[in-house]
Amino acid sequence: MRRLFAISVSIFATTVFIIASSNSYAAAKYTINLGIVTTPKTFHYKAAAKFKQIVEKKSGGAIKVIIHHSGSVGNETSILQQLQLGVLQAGVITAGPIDKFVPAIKAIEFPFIFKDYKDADRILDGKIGKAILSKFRDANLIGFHFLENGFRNLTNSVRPVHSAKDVKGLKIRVMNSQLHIAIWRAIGANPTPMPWPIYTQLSQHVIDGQENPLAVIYQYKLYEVQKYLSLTHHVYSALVFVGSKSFYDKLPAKYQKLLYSAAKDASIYERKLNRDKVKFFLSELKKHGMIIDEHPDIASFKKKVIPLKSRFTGDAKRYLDMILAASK
Ligand code: EAX
Repeated sequence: MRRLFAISVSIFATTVFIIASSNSYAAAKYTINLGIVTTPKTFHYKAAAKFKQIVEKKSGGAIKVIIHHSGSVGNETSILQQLQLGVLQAGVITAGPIDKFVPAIKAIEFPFIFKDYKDADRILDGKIGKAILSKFRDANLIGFHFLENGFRNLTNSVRPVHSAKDVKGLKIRVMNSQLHIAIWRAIGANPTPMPWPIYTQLSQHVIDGQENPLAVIYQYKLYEVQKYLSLTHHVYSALVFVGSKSFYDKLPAKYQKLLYSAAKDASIYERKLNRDKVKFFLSELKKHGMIIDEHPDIASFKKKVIPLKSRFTGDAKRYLDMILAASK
């Protein structure tokens, strides 16, 4: 009898929960399904959660944000395609895979173009960054704001990498990005484009190495499958709050403004999260036994990739030239 009572109480509680949540749905006039490929422990997710908090609060519940994390709605290329179609309404996407949709973004992915965070913020939050974000509209997307993955570093399981010559022949996983394939081919690797995540492929030695910021290397426990880390800082990897233009265009102006300001506030919040933890991640990777070259021969890498500039055309070339001129 007691067991029957307990079961009926739990059924009643679940029903109440479903009705309550459907009621909150009822209050929402608009629903934003936001896709990310990483798990809730990552800064990509923390940024999405901050965006959700701001949008739902400041719209008074008129807009509901549902975060679909861990690649549950596909890889970053697929999320971008779904945003173009209006199937998804927002995403936090790494700049790399965006270059197939918005070629102009290659300009900010050029190797060694930003010397530090201040330099990156100055360009990405300035007129050049804003101009590149406006180019998202040509792809039926909205580029709301840049946030941060971080400076990318090379890891591998085969040998220490101090200079570019040490990379020769290594099978390096790269993002599904035309530019990143070209970068690692120019350095001398055998670049293999693969969607995120890649822990299993690294553990099975399908690939020898990968490149990502320290936060990602730590949060995905890549120290368990990658022995060597070289602090190459070869690309400043931005993330982008991306929206579906078809969804955005139908919103009242006040909500369009809200999405831009929420993306900006969430981006600034997330950059600080990332930067405040970089030293911690490096010390943790050391503790977990990675053999770390903190001062690789950056000049040898630069020498290999600088010629890629001549392959830039159109918007990508225009904005790259603007960034280089602004950095003098
Ligand atoms: O953190 O696919 C990638 O390497 C990206 O850096 C992604 O943000 C994973």
